[in-house]
Amino acid sequence: MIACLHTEDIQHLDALVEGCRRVAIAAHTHPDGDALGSAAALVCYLRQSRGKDAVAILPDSPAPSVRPIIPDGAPFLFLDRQPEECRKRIAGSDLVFLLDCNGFSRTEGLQECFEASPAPKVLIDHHLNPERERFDLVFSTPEISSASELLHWVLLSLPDIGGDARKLPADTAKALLTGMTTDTNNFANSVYPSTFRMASDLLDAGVDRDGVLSTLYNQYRENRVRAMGFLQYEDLRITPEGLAYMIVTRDIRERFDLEDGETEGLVNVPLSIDRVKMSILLKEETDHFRVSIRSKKGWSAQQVAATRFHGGGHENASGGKLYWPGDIPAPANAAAFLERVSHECLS
Ligand SMILES: [Mn+2]
Repeated sequence: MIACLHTEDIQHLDALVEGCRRVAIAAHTHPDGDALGSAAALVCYLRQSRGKDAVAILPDSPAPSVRPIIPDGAPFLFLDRQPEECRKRIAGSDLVFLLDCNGFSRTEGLQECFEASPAPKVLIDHHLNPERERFDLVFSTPEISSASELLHWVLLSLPDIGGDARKLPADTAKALLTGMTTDTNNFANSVYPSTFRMASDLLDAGVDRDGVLSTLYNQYRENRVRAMGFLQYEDLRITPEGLAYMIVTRDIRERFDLEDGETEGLVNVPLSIDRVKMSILLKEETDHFRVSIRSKKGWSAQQVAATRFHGGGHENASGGKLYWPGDIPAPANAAAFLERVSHECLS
């Protein structure tokens, strides 16, 4: 068991699972590999190992690049596709899990349903500032690679698994490795000693890592790869203070027929440049830009997200939003705003 887990909490969780029949598992909006991987892992464990009627319920359907993370046959519902079913399932559940985010506000349109549910609620997450008062049971630490890794250690601590990853359902083991791999950017960031132990456990348990990597990194659309090249060549700007930024406008999205989520990971690329301290990617939506921020050690993405972009996350990987006309008069003013952030936060 890893240090942040306590025997009483594990016993409490085991009792909650034992006593429930229908489980709703939620994760954050715009689900990434960790949100989908952890949700898939838990749904498969609860169904296959515990015989529970478990369903994952997310606010929106995943981008094409991460969709294959969901194992065949794993029950997932999406608010943007099956709104009535999502609401009915949440209302009819007697146990609720929230994964890979620190509160129900990150489930957007599902927030009210979840908060109205009288079922016991369990949080399993690795972001800062968990909304503890909303949950009956909280597993939360930022000192871990991913929600998938934390879930791995929680599942391994349960009596039926007893520390032996080979007792996890194969779909669960694969989804856990997949979620951790995406959140660490394939063992590049937020890797802890426990992360390697987890990976080692899962490989011992028979997970096909080559298959996981191929699903994650060898199935992009050609358009996506060409768009990445264009953005790095034509769009990338670097300020004198060392802020790299790219702005994915609607025009660029249309030109390359980019789908939601297809720029995932791009924000990390400029950090490989020696003089870059921080990288920001903006994606244009109807009245705001979605903001992704990554930083090198010693520079806080989290602080910039919290003070300039109504957001937060992790010390070196955060996100937020930039609204018009609230924060900037119009989308065209985004570059000037970023230049100012660079000057104020990095010099
Ligand atoms: Mn995560």
